[in-house]
Amino acid sequence: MIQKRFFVNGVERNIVVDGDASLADVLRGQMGLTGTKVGCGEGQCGACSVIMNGKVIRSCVTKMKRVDDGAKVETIEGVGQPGNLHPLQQAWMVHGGAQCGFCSPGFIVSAKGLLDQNQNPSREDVRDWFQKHRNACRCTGYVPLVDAVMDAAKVLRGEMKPEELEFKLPEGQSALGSSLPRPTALGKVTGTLDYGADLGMKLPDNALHLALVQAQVSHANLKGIDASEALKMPGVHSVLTHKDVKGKNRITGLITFPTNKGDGWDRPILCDEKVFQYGDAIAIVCADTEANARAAADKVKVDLEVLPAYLSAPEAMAEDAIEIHPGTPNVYYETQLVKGEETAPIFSDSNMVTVEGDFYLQRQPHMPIEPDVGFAYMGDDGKLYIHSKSIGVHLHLYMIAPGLGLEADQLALVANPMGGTFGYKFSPTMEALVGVAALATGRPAFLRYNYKQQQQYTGKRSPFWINLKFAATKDGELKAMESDWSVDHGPYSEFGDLLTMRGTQFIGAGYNIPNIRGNGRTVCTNHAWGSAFRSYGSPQSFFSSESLMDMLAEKLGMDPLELRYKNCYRPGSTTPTGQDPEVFPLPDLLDKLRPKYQAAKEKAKKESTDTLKKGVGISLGIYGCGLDGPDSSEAWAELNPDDTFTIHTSWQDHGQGADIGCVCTAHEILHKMGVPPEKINFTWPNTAKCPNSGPSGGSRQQVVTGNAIRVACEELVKAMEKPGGGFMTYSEMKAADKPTKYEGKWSAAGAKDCDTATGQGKPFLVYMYGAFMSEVTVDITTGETKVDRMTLAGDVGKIVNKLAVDGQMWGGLAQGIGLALSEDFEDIQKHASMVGAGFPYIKTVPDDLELIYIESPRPDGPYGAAGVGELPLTSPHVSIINAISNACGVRITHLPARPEKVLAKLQGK
Ligand code: MCN
Ligand code: FES
Ligand code: FES
Repeated sequence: MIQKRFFVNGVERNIVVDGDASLADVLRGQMGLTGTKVGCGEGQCGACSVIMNGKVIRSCVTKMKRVDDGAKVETIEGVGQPGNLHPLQQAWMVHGGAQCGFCSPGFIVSAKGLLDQNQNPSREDVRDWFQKHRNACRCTGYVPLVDAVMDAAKVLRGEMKPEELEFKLPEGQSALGSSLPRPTALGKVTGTLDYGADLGMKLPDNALHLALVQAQVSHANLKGIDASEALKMPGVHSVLTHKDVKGKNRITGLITFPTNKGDGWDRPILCDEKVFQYGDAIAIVCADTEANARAAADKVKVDLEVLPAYLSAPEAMAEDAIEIHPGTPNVYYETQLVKGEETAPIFSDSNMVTVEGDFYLQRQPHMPIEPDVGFAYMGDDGKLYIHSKSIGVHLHLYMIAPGLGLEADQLALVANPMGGTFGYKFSPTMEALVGVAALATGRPAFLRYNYKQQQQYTGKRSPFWINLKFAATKDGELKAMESDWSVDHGPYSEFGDLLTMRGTQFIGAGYNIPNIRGNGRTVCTNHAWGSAFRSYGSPQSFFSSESLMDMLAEKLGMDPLELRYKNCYRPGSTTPTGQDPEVFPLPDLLDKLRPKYQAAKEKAKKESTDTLKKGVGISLGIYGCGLDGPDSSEAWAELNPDDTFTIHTSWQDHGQGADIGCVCTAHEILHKMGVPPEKINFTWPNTAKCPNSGPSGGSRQQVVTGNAIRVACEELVKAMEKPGGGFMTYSEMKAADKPTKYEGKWSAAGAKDCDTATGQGKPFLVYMYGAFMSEVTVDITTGETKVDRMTLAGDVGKIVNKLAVDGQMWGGLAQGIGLALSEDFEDIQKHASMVGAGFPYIKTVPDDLELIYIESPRPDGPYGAAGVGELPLTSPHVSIINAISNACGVRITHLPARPEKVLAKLQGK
């Protein structure tokens, strides 16, 4: 222990600390300054940035013994507080810089460090600064962050009035379509919003800290667990194994299709008979501190009989492969696509031009800045409460209750404010683990993954291995498609069949292809389990069909944009599943892109040099808004005693903006009574208190819950109407003995699940449509690709909140760059950190990300809105891959397009 006397936000502090403790932990723990966040904990994300003696540093890797006596430390709490904001914080709010907001304090502190030195930076200076200080954001695509710094600098230089950085909604106007900042923005930019790890520090003193004993192999029989040594370690309360789990010890994978050969009960909470993947939880150590729990976890001995591990779909499909789940074949679900006439005769017709390709899209890691975190405790009402990053609280409750040995009404799930999930939290992760610990010990139980655990023991995007063929007439009219795809879904079946159906729905989507035959299958492997990931199944699907469209264009001697224009959906077209699209914006979107595309091609030609080759690529992307079939949601609208309103939903917020979506959707109805948006409250999801609005997946909430909110608000307004005009107050409603809370329900009636035998159906009533263009430079001496510019022309229907929608688009494009060029989770060790897994920092993402909108009203969307969350990640990567081919003639069919791969192809290897 050492004594430290230093200044924090101008106040002298005098504390005794462990010299090896990090400054971040001391600020957060001993000083309660939880505005400084810890993401990676390894110096790679900048979430923990503070200013020390005038320099921006990463406090997670700064040991207390390296902090000088008398050092001056400035944290987000010192930069500005609610009511006394720094211009950077104000600018962050009005530019939508805080989506999940987990990175915001670190970015703002870092930007303050820049502006302290240079009040007149260029955009490139700002980008260089964030790159140098490793400030990483997974949500925003960085554009609004640079915008915010530029505006804040103007205010500091006196060139902009601080009031100009405030959003004002004209009185009486609806917030629908406006740039109203989200209600949680203030808490995010000031560091006052508590995320899971912050809440964990505020649990009662008797809370136990958990550490997991995890498998270090990918496939094994479990022979025994010896915890005797661990139990003797300091601070240890108990070591829990499967024997301490009171229920079925399984998380159900919720089989969607009856032809699935598994029963869904394949994922153990704690391993009992087998280890199915690297990182599987074998035991839980409960101790007084996280450090003690982790130290003891290392002492638990596990006796394993190692089995052959199948780390890809082809390996698990090999004839001699043993069944990973004995009794269930490794290929446990198959689905067929049968549309129109037999395709074989079309492919053998000599009048047809045919192309074929094999494609592989990798195991993309989600890489939220906040690693997984959660806690559980017994509530006074006798229920077990589990707080986590769940984006499907009601769904997860039913998936884990039987495993814990609880009835559904004995369990409540609560969603914490979260630092991004991008879909990995569509699967339960640690919910059941903290639940087991709280039930077994009777004490609050807290668990936080480090970044390695985040990478190794949460779900990943499932790789697809796709063979695809097109047949077209000589003038480029698509006549037939044949597809075959295998989905490497890892060891756990949850939603694997549904994901396989995404191949049916999105391979070749966007084009009127009259005749299709396809076969898809879900394969159980021992690599990371497959979970949802933004745009679920469509990046894989479009990688094959949008690459093959370019290959077809080349063979036909047609321009890739014009080939797409010729075949894209128009009235009379049907989707691969035989559905009539609800709107037809693709020709208009391509029309908007065409002049930019032609100019970009000219520019690329002019600017290419002997070593730097420039190219332009196009792709189309489409995604459905909803869960397959008649998806439904519920919301309540309540008038409060102080005449404010609460919209009750369980619209979970990964960071996409559930809060602002809820407020703007409700305001469109409530503003008719003169209610300003500040009087509308939203709720944090809690199954014990909120209606079941379904999960925040499939870009469904704005459409499905948005409709439920609309209905609830309409009912409330109707009830508040006075016979002679005007609206009743709360007291008048009470005096008239009228209820003050109204229910809104909505269901996508008319939608129909796709049939496993034919793939035909009407899975979604509302879709999002986009056309992507990428401009790249390939250095042919190194194989390195730089994305210079991207354009997304999209149609997400009526825009509900402009900041939210722009932010979704930019953020999705940035993830598309990572998907195309660098991101992977194939090597379990090497890819276990952000840098190792290819996280895209600011200089990888161009500052020039242009967005163009068409707002075709959707008949089934609230006020005509579709969703937006997943559109921007449907196929941006394919436009990059097509641009690489355009630049240097190299076609990458196995992602990511890392430099060595491009170089090898350039060298003809
Ligand atoms: N919106 C709008 N106008 C529209 C459509 C949507 O203003 N026409 C707004 C909504 O109000 C909401 C946001 O856009 O604030 C996204 O709405 P929607 O597309 O309905 O998506 P969900 O709310 O269902 O969110 C889920 C979606 C998915 S599936 C993933 S994965 C995802 C995503 O959103 N993960 C994200 N966006 C993310 N953004 C962040 N920052 N972090 C994640 O983890
Ligand atoms: Fe410190 Fe990531 S750099 S938490
Ligand atoms: Fe930057 Fe979410 S807002 S990581």
